[in-house]
Amino acid sequence: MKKALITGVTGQDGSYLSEFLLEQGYEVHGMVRRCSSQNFSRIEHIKDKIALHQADLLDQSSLEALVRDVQPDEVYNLAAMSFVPASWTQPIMTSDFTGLGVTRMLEAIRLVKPSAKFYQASSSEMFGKVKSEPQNEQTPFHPRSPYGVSKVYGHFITVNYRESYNIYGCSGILFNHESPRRGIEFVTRKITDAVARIKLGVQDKLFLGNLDACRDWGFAGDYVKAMWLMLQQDQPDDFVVATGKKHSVREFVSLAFDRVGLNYEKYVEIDPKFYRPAEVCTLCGDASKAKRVLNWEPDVDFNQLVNMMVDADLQSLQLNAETADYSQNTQTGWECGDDANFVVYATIPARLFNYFKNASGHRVIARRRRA
Ligand code: NAP
Ligand code: F7E
Repeated sequence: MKKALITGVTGQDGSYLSEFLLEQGYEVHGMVRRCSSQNFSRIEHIKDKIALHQADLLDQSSLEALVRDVQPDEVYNLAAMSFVPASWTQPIMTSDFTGLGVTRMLEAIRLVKPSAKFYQASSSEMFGKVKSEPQNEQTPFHPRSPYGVSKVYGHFITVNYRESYNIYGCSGILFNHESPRRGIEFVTRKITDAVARIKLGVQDKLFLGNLDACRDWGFAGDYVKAMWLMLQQDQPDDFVVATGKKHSVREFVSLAFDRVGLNYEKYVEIDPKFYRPAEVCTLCGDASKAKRVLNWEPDVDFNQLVNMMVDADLQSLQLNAETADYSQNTQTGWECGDDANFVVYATIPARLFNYFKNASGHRVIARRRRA
C-alpha cells in the first residue's frame, strides 16, 4: 500500500486530496500544526481513516521527524498562508512558511527519504502582472504580492532540488479552484455565503472590492486529481492546471444572485478596503500540457461551480437555522428563543418561517439584535 503525506491536510485541497487518495487505496498521513483548539471540520468525515501528525513548516526538526516516522512514498506540500491580502499585513511570516517552508520540507526529504516524490502547490499568482494570455509553463512570472513572491521562491526551489539532487519534485501551477469548502474570506465563498444569507433574510448587503478582476476558476475536486497524476509519471515536471476560461468577479456575483432569483445590483456595494495595494487584474491558464501528458481535464464548469457553491451555502444555513441554539448566535445578528421568551417576532421575514424551527420541532422566534 502506497503512503502519502499531506501538509495542509485541514485545508480545502487537503481534504479533497485525502478523499481522493483514500479512494486510490493509499495510506494517508496528514500534517497538522499545534493550535489551542483544532479545526478539523473539513476532514471530520474521514478523520478515522487518516493518520494525523503534529509538525510545522516553520520547524525543521519537526519535519525531519515526521518524514522519518511516516516514510512516505509521496509528499504533497499544500500547507501555506494562502490568503493574498494577509500577505501584505504579514509579509515576513508569509515568506517564512509559504516560501522558506518549501525548502524545509525538501531538506527533510533529501536528508531522510530522498526517494519520496514531492508535489509543490505553486500558484497562478506567480504570473501576477501577466506578460501574455493565456499563461502556460513558459510564461514569465511577475508576482504582485508577498504571497506571489513566496510562491515563486517555492516554485524555483522545487525545480532546483530536482536539478541538484535528482529529487522527484513537481510543481503544479494551479489557477484558482473553489468549492463549498473554500475559506469564507476568498471572494467566491464570500459571495455564495452572502447570497444564501441575503436570500434567507439574515444579511442585507454584500461589500466587495474590485468587481472587474478576472480569474480562471475551477473546482478543487477536479484539481487534486491533477496533483496526483503529476506524481505518477516517469519523469518529474511542472504543469499548469486551469480551465482555460476566465470570468470577472462581477459575472460570478451576478450568476450567484441569479441562482436564488435576486438581482445583485440591489445588494452589492463597493468598499475600497477590499482593494489591494497591487492587483492581479486578469488570469487565464493554458492547461494543454496537462491534457497532453497527464490526460487531465476538468469536469465541473463555471456555471456548475457557482450553482454548487450557492446551493451548498443555502443548505447549510437552512440546516443551521433549524438546529442551532440562536440564543448564543452573535454572528448572524439575530437573537432567538422559543415563543415564551420573545414576544416580538414580526421581524422574521415570512419566507424564513419554516427555517426557524428548533431541533425538537418547536417554532423558534427571532428578533434582530438591537444596536
Ligand atoms: P487553505 O484552505 O488555506 O489551506 C491551507 C492549509 O495550510 C491549512 O491546512 C493550514 O492549516 C495549513 N497551514 C498553514 N500554516 C501552516 C504551518 N505553519 N504549518 C503547517 N500547516 C500550516 O488552502 P487551499 O486552498 O487548500 O490551498 C492549498 C495550497 O495550494 C496552498 O499552498 C495554496 O497556497 C495553494 N494554491 C491554492 C489555490 C486555490 O485556488 N485554492 C491555487 C493555487 C495554489 P490550519 O488549518 O491549521 O490553518
Ligand atoms: O480574490 C477580487 C480580488 O481572494 C480573487 C488563493 O487561493 O487564488 C487565490 O487568490 C479576486 C481578486 O483569490 C473581493 O481583488 C473583489 O482579484 O478569492 P480571492 P486570489 O487572490 O485570486 C490563487 C490562485 C492562490 O494561489 C491563492 O492562494 O477577487 N475581490 N472583491 C475580492 N477578493 C476578496 N478576497 N474579497 C473581496 O471582497
